Amino acid sequence: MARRSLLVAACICCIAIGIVRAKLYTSTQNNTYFIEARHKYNWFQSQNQCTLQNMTLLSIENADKNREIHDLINENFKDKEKPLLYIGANDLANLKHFCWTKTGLEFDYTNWSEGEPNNYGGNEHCVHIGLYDDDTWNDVDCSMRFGYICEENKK
Ligand SMILES: [Ca+2]
Repeated sequence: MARRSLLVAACICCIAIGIVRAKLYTSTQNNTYFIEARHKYNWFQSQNQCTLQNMTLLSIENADKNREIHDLINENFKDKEKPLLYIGANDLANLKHFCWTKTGLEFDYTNWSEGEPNNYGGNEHCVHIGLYDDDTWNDVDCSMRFGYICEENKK
C-alpha cells in the first residue's frame, strides 16, 4: 500500500514538473510571457505554439527588453540549466538580414553571442537565446528542437 502511495505521489510530481516547464510567467515590468523550456519544437512549431495561445514569438527590440527577459529567465531558472529558447527572428526572407517576425523589421538593437551570427554550415536562419547560459543570441538551423518564449500580442 505504501508503495502504491509512493507511485501516485511520484506521478503527481511528474505531472507538476511537466506543468512547470511550460507556463506563463510575469516579468518585473508586469508583462506576461509563455516559456516552454523542453527542447521539443523546431522554430516553425514554436511560432505555431505561440499563435495557438494568441501570442507571438518574442521580439527583443532594445536593451531594456533584453534586461527584462534576462531577469525573467534568471529568476525562474536560477537553480537549473538555462533552456535554449527560440525567439521571433530569422533571415529566411533575406540572407544575413535578420528581421523580427512580429513587425517584419530588420534588427536595430542586437545582442548576438560573440562570433554570431555565423550561419554555421550555411543553414542557420533562426534565432534562439541561452546558448552560453546567458541572454545572448545565436543563429541556428530552424529544424533544431528547442524550447521557445512567447509574448502577448499588444493591442
Ligand atoms: Ca550560429
